[in-house]
Amino acid sequence: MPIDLYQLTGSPPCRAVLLTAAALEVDLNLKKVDLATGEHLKPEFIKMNPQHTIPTLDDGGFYLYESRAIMTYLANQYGKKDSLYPKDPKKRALVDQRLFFDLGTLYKSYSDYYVNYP
Ligand SMILES: N[C@@H](CCC(=O)N[C@@H](CS)C(=O)NCC(=O)O)C(=O)O
Repeated sequence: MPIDLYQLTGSPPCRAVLLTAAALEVDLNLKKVDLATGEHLKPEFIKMNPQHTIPTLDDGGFYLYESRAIMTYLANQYGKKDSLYPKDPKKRALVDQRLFFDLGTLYKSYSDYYVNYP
């Protein structure tokens, strides 16, 4: 069964998922979501993701959103080795630290400045 990724090429969190999938050699069936026409606000999309954000993953009816959660899921579920997302707690903690720093500080600063600037 294909793994669908609802996405838009220019979206940084979508690019992060695409790069992770490529590194893991996981094939994703890309489904374009046109934010400009409000495709992400349609009831069928909201059913998958009430936060109406992309990227959103549909892995055989398992719906997941938030790019970093999608990336770690792909590594856990499909990674052939654990080099990208190590099982060792201390090594994994360092990857998580970078992901959480990105989510809460780095990407948030970028987003506040470039996207939400009045
Ligand atoms: N923290 C989320 C951010 C996702 C996000 O905000 N995506 C934007 C596109 S880059 C979006 O879907 N915007 C539409 C909306 O929020 O309604 C993630 O990393 O997946």
